[in-house]
Order: sequence, then structure tokens, then C-alpha cells
Amino acid sequence: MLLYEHPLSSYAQKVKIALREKGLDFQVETPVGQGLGTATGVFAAASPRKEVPTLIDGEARIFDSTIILEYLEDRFPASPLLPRDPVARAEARMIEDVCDTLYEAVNWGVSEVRWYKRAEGDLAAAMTDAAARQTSELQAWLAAKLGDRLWFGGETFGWADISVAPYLNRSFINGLGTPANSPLTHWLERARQRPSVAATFAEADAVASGMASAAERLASGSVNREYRDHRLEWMMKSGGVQIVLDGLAKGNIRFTWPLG
Ligand SMILES: N[C@@H](CCC(=O)N[C@@H](CS)C(=O)NCC(=O)O)C(=O)O
Repeated sequence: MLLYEHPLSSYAQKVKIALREKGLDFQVETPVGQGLGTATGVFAAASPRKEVPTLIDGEARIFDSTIILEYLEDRFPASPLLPRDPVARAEARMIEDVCDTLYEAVNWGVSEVRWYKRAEGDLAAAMTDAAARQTSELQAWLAAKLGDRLWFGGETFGWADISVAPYLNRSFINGLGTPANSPLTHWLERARQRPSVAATFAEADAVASGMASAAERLASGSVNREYRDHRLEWMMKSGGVQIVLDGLAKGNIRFTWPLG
């Protein structure tokens, strides 16, 4: 199997943790033009939105981290990641949905401000404060879901844990982690000890220094960021309306296929 990915993508991290938990062999590749919307070839044909992760498995071409996880679960059922109980399955999927849509958007918004410097001064401070408040609401929701259990699904590390780990880890990187000694912090420490999670986070750490030049790349015109779905909503609701208008005018913000 070949996984098109970027090590810093939380969605790609989900898939790599799942592949590793299932003990599957895979190769990785970051598409040329990733982040610009200019990719061509096998990846672009497989993923109309030109988004990672995208999985190639023989003839199968599968985009979207959730659909890839479902595919892996269907194709390799011997080491299941979803629990059997219908309510527990629904719980895992709800946790995944909240993390993929709402939590990811906040993390991404912090990167737009902190690394790409879309806002500075008072605006940056206000947007970062909004992100901090949103993050603690999401973390409180997740903490209630975890309760006093070892893993989100109970005794076994699985789907929901895979779906939370990349996003909570990103919060720590952004300085918005959960308090020391809180159940979620201890949960993340346990998750990081798993070889699947440790390897995936180490791959992200190895390229993280590249973010130091993000603002420079944006200013030089070599970046054109995809403002989609919940990410666009985050900007609009968190004080970034003018950022969107300026970025569209400068051509460093783009929307998603199909453009018409
Ligand atoms: N819903 C998708 C979202 C994937 C996504 O947004 N990936 C980002 C990277 S984190 C991407 O490849 N964006 C295209 C781009 O930046 O050009 C999933 O769950 O896989």
C-alpha cells in the first residue's frame, strides 16, 4: 500500500497510527505540490480535492482519513479498531467527527496565526484567545467522554483514541495542551508510549522545523492555502474575516474543487 501523506497532517497521522496498529506494511509519499493545489499524476487523479491522506491499495484509490480507516477496518478485520457494541461504535465515530471537523479547525487556525502570521498584534492575540477558549471547551468534552477509563473505548486502544491523539498532541505543540496531571494528559502519555503513535509523532517532529519559514514562504508567494469547510468557518467566526478577503485578493488563499 502507498499512502500519500504529509507528516504534519493530523488526518494522515490518524491513518498511519491505524495502519501500524493493524501491523500493515505501507510506503509513504508526500505529493509534489502538496499545499498548493497544483499536484498532478496518480495522487491528483485519486483525490479530486488533492488532499492527503490518500491511500493506493492495488486498484483501490481512497481519499479521506475516515473513509480510509473504514476501508482498512473492512479489508483487515482481524485486528479491529472499532468496538463491537453499536453504542460504543457510534461513540467512537462521534468523537472522530468532532476531532476531524471542529478540533482540527482550531489547531489549523492557530497555525495560520502563529506560523503563517496571517494576523499580528491585537488581532493575533484576540484570535489566539478565541482558539484557547474553543480548545478548552473541546478538551472538556473529550475529558467527559474519556471519564476514568484507560482508553476512549474502555480497556482497548482503538478508533476513538486514534482519532483524538493527533489533535490533542497538536494542542500541546501549540501551547494549548491539557493541564499536567489531568486524565487527558495521562491518556496522551499512555498513547505516546504505543509504537504506532510514537513512530507517527516522531515523523511529524522530524519535519516540524520547516514551519519556521512558513510566514516567509507566504510573503514570497510560494504558498496558496486551502480554506475549506470548518477551517474557513473558524476564520470567519474567530475574527479573521479580513484575513480571508486579503488572502483571496493576494491569491494566497484558495477554495476547493469543484470551483466551476
Ligand atoms: N476530510 C479530509 C481532510 C484532509 C485534509 O484537509 N488534508 C489537508 C492536509 S491536513 C490537505 O491535504 N489539504 C490540501 C492542501 O493543502 O493542498 C480527511 O479526513 O482526510
